[in-house]
Amino acid sequence: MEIKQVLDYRKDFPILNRVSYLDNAATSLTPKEVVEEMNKYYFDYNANVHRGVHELSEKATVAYNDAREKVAKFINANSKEIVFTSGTTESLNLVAKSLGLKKGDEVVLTEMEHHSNIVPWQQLGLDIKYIKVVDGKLENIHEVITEKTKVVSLTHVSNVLGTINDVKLIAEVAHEKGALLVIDGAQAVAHLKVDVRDLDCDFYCFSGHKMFGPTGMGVLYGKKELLSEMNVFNTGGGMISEVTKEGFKEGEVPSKFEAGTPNIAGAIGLAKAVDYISKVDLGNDLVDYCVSRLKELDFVDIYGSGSSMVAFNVKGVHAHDVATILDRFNVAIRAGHMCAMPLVKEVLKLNAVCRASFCFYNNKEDVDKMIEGLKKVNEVFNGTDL
Ligand code: 7TS
Repeated sequence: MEIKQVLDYRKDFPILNRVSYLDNAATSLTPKEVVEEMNKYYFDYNANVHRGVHELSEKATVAYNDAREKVAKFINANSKEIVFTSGTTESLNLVAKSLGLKKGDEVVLTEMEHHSNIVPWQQLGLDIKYIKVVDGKLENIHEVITEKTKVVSLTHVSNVLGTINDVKLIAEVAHEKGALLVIDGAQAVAHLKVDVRDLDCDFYCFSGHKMFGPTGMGVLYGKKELLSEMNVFNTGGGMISEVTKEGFKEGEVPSKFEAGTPNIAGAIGLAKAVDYISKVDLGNDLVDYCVSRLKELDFVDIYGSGSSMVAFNVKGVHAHDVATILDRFNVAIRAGHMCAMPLVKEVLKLNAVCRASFCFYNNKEDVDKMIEGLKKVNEVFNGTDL
């Protein structure tokens, strides 16, 4: 990417004037035009959707429906296959809990999942098998996915190591064995071109706030025939076709999964984020630059690097201390177990890691500032003069 382009885009994110923001995998920054689009809804046509006949409500309904069309196109789906949720976590809970799985049914996950793709399945008392992670990659896929597997659910991109999983291949393996494939795309949508038809996944989950959109807004893509057959999740207004004193008839997809007043401004902001993302060059080689700079430091251990992130530690220093010192240098990174305890604690055998995660608006200067900060960390904690 041209340096000039990066500089232009940085103007859309005022926080970058103060901070080298390297915590994009936790949440990305939101460009001005996305915030302004949501403000426009609140100031110009603030109304509920699908119920009013007045002009404001009609305008809000059109904007909400257009947002669904735009999001569908973004991942090459049909708009009836797009359920709006509060985020990846809710999307994964919805799938896990609406598929009608029974206690003891076999589900395959991987050792690199975020807790959001582990706990909902655990809650159901399922028999969970894990695909192992060796040297940052998935192993023995063919042995773990068998005729007994009902569902395979895995992350497209690891939120710790940045590994990009071959989800297209896994879709083939899962379908060959008669299992459904759920993909957690939280770390993928802002960095890879996602085409759900090409991947042939059954479900794809992601969050608006990791792709320059608002928080509290997410997406569940599901093949229409599957969504139609699934049990409803939350119930109440908006998801029914009829209610009597005795019972209810569920509505059509996708509204049968959207009980209550939805996140209207969130959907409008997400649609604007989709517009924004299609304007920017998502390819950013800062990972390679960051790894090469980290390798200059003999006091740093690197655990993994891949799509848009690098995981590392400073020898002998807790990750939280590293992040705290970097914060004083106005460098924001994440430190901890990254909500992936099975990977960090059981596979990597660590208590915590540091993670620097990038996106298109970051530049080499952000990385250089982090490197200077890490030298200070080493001096403070490992210095001989202490
Ligand atoms: N799945 C993956 C792979 C994630 O990285 C995250 C959030 C989630 C699911 C949950 O997304 P949410 O929007 O519903 O919260 N990951 C991170 C992270 O790595 N640091 O902070 C949040």
